[in-house]
Amino acid sequence: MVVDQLRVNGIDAAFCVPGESFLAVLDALHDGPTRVIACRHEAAAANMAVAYGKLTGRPGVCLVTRGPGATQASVGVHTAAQDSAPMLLLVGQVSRAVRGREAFQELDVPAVFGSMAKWAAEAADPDRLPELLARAVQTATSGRPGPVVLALPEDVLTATTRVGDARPVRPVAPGVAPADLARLRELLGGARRPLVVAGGPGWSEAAAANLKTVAEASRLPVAVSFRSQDVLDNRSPSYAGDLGVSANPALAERVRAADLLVAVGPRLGAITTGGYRLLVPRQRLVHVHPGLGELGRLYQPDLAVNAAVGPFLAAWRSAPPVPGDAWAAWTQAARDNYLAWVRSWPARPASPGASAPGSSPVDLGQALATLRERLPDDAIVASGAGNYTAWVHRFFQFRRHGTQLAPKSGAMGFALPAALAAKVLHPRRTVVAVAGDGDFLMTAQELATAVQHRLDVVVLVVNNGMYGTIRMHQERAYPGRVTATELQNPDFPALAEACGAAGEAVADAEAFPAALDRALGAGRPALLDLHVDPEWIAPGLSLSALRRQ
Ligand SMILES: Cc1ncc(C[n+]2csc(CCOP(=O)(O)OP(=O)(O)O)c2C)c(N)n1
Ligand SMILES: [Mg+2]
Repeated sequence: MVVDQLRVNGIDAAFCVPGESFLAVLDALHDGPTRVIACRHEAAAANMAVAYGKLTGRPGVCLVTRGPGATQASVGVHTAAQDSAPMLLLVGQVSRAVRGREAFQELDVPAVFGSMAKWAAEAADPDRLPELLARAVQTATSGRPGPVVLALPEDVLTATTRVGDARPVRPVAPGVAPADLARLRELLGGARRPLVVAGGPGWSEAAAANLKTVAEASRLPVAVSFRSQDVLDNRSPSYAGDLGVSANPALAERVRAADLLVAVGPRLGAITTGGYRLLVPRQRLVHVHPGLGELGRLYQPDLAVNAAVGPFLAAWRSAPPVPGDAWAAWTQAARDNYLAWVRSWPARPASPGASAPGSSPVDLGQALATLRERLPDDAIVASGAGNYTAWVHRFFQFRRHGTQLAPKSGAMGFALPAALAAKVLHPRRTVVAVAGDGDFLMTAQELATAVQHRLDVVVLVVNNGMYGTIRMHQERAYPGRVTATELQNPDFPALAEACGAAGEAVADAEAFPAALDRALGAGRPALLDLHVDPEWIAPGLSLSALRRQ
């Protein structure tokens, strides 16, 4: 009944680490059609489920065992919550007969996940499994999407009973009232410096196309929120850059200077608002969000629309465009600021001894420009957390919806698992994981999963021999006192080869394009170990300059 309910809802893959607590579920998966990806760590399996949810809008399913499995998978539940991604963590549980005795590996799932998941519950009755699963899918996908965690006691899973499947869930996407659009057009009509901020959950190819149409028809500049860079083709004359952790200062300034902000989909959270500092009281604010709890949570909008981005943008598109002549120069300036930001190469900091004489280490900005030029428009780029992501955010250009996979929670260990889930869903598309050396080793064991399931992704390990982000903060707060942020790394290409993937070190900037071509054409998963200059701690910022500051 559990597996049927997944199938009924179009969930065609599940990510797991097996456990004896849910053998009956595994057995029900034995004859298909749901594809089962067995992973080497539950954190990775959960991250794959998050990525599945983000790419499809259907809940990504992760199956794990009791205490040890559920606790290891918890990072994915947290990431799904912060990403508003539909996800279903199914946890094998001890039998009902022994529940509450602290039986072997027992975990009080609703108590542990109650504050992290959108809903956490435990099955009490086999006859009610269809009801429970249907409500789980409904909850995960409706309004503001998010994770649901269900504990499934072993004896509930092996019971025999007769009950019909629940019907397929139709996610409830709150919509738009005609009066909302009239008010939006009125606010735009009175604006001189409007700025759209797009992001959040619920995007689709159609929603992204509608955003492009309405923005370009009214010549509106569009900023995107942290790690939502794929909701508008970055080549559009409306695209003005991202309000991420290391946002373009000119764009941050533009948010302050705007007289009307139209937030389509994002939470107005810490990162998007530059630490709650960018929005100013004299601005008009329109906030569109599918979660009622996000509207007026901190900033009080002039117009609050409880709608998912899909119906909102479809309605906006069907209204006549507001002419954009009054702000054409403002939009052009926003675009020019963005183009200068992408194209400007930060000056190389001097770094004696960082590389062999006569060669220069890989320049990450240049490497990302190469990716931008060589990857097809539909290539998916996954990343995790670390300072290296600042180069990805800044120098890569996303062109199609559903091509950026990166945790809004800033969780390390996401890049490779997310890339693998993307490859399960899109076997013919190019998928590249960009991971820091710290980040990569949190889920590097999944290279074995990649090889086993023939998921031919390319992994770029940005090897700077440190937990760079923390080193940067450390040098700022405690200059010169390096503690716990240096890394002595394994031989990454050898590690890849040991797993059956291709591995190659790239120590010279000039060698990167050809190495990338080899990796893309390897016919198996491939890893490139990019030796970058550790002195270059962030785009345009050197460690020695940081210490001097
Ligand atoms: C799971 C997890 N643990 C710890 C952190 C804190 N943290 C943020 S970035 C970072 C260092 C990342 O290092 P690396 O992947 O090598 O990237 P770099 O900053 O060197 O480019 C750490 C430890 C985190 N974000 N997530
Ligand atoms: Mg590093």
